[in-house]
Amino acid sequence: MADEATAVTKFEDEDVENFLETAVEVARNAGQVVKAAFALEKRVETKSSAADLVTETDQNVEKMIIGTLREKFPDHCFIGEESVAAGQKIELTDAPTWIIDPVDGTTNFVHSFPFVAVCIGLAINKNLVAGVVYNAILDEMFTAIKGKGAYCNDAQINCSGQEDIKQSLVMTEIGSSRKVEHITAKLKNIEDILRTGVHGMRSLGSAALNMCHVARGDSDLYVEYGIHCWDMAAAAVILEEAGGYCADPRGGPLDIMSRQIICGSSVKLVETVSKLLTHIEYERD
Ligand code: LIP
Repeated sequence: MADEATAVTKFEDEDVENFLETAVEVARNAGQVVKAAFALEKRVETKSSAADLVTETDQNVEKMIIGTLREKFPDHCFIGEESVAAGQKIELTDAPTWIIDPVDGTTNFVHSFPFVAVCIGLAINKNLVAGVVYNAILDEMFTAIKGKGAYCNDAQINCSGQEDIKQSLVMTEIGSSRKVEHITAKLKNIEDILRTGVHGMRSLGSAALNMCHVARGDSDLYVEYGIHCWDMAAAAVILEEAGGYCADPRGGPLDIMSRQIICGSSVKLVETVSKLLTHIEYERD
């Protein structure tokens, strides 16, 4: 008999499929709201820094996503970017927990740069089991269930499998912190990656979309310090199901509360880049 302290809630495959189906529908509806507001003027406020932006759309879309999911699954828990900004504590327990970023790429949204995504990830027993990342502007719906492959608009996607840094397209971001030590370390990382002879570097302005593009094989690696669990949870399932590898830049497995991620098309590529990095300290989620 399972020891009660270590007992975990078991869910059947059909349950998780139903969770994903619901999340896709919710993301599509949320995406319509984001798309309708995309070209309009936005009322912008700031959060942790002058470059950490939030709009009414972020707040309204998050309420809409959580409201719908809570109605369908009343015993599930929620971690949402804007709820946390409003003071809610981040708590990841064994209960099914939806991890939500209503608009990943808020700065892009504010500037009408078409890389913004609704992100809905699901963790059960603290393991990520399903993810939806929807770029409503380009109508690209990335989805995955653990163990069942990754998809973009229903077509299966795969990482490039690239192992050679010299043949790679690498993604990273400067992020919203304007602390001199953060900027200095990030620029040093960019310089050290460029010095390997890499094909090129890109920044889409959305952690989740950077990861989905690695998942689709359009680029080969993504690394960023300073992001949050809601930026990476949904896309981590998609990337791993596309055959990629997510890790902690300091070594070891990905910890979604650590504010940092490196992920790529192969373990070899991730390990090569990890060795070059200057690590950057951020307070955990
Ligand atoms: C954004 C991340 C991006 C990072 C930005 C910001 P948001 O998330 O996806 O990778 O560089 O600073 O954190 O705030 O738009 O949801």
